[in-house]
Amino acid sequence: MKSNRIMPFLFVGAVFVVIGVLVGLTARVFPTQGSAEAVSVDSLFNFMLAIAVVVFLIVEGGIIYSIIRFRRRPGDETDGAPIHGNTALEITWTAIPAVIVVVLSILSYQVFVGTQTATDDMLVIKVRGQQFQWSFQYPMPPDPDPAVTEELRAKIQTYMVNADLWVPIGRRVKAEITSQDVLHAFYVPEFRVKQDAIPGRVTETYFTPTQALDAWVLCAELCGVNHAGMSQINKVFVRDQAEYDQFINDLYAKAKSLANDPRAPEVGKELIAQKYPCGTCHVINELGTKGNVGPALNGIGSRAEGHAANGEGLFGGTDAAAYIRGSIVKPNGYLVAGYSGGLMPQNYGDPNVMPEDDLEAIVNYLLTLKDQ
Ligand code: HEC
Ligand SMILES: [Cu+2]
Repeated sequence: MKSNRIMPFLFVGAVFVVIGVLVGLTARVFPTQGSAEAVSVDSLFNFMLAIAVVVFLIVEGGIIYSIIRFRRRPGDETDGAPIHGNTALEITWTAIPAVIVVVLSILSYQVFVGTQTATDDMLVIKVRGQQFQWSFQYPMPPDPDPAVTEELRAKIQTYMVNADLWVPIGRRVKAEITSQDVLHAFYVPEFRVKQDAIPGRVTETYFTPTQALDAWVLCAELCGVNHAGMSQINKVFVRDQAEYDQFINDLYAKAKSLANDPRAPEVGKELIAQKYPCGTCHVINELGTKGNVGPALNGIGSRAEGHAANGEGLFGGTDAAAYIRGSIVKPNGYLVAGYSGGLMPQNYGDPNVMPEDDLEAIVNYLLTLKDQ
């Protein structure tokens, strides 16, 4: 090509590159960089975007230039020149992408290994995905109280659960993720982490919060009717170490008192508020939950008495408690009029999913919800 032909082509390309770089630098398309890992993830993304922008602009610039430069002139009825393969060109457009792909693979691997590794002092939080909310289990603080036996500690640990994700600034967190039912994906855009939650398996992801912030834990896997609602349930609170410790100590104090009487109604209320996702499908006024996949549970204590009298949906007894227990562990045994089966989780009869104490505490709490 003669230089007077290639110059306009380069000029159009250069103009587009300048515009693209300006837009790229000024547009704030990403959420806050809330973790140390976010910085390396973002720089990798920016590098990939820069390559994509250059390729895009060269191609689009070439098209626009050619449309103008080689347009049909008035009166020109001839065919275009018959052009066949160009070996040099084909080698070039194969070699350049190959190099780009190899470079990106190496960089991606480096970022992955750099961000997704264990450290000695990391904080391990167990994340459980459920239709349709997350719950988080925290490690217990030490307790010098001699009355707290190993057995009691194990019990208290089961109550170290909260619906919000609290993490301290500056410490690497390992999230051990699993699912109680279907595929979910643990996703916190501010930390730049997204990891599948798979039933029967524990997956993990790591992040190191760098600044105080409030955010949401989202679900990035279509997981059922109320999947979208899952992204406005669980908050993230990144706080300094002192505030995090305060949260853990309060949680521990509460867990310890719940462990005293594991089947008490207050335990059931707390479990529904923090651990189990009942409120994402059921309205419970007392807890302020708004789920509308299933019937409202207000007044369920009174309605259960009517069902017990009719012998409907009972499990492990003949009283109102047996109706509520049956609704939870054998949900398809009796369907509430107007609702279809299969929506209510089917595995609450499994003590690994819902220990018996938890089940009885929840039954006892729901029994207290009487008609006003
Ligand atoms: C994914 C949605 C979903 C979740 C989560 C869910 N439920 Fe349900 N639930 C339903 C649906 C739908 C029904 C109505 C169909 C039926 O009877 O099984 C129902 C019915 C019930 C009933 C019977 C209500 C009545 O009026 O007779 C009770 C009690 C109940 N659920 C309790 C719970 C508890 C406790 C939890 C949490 C441990 C829970 N549910 C979690 C969807 C859900
Ligand atoms: Cu989900």
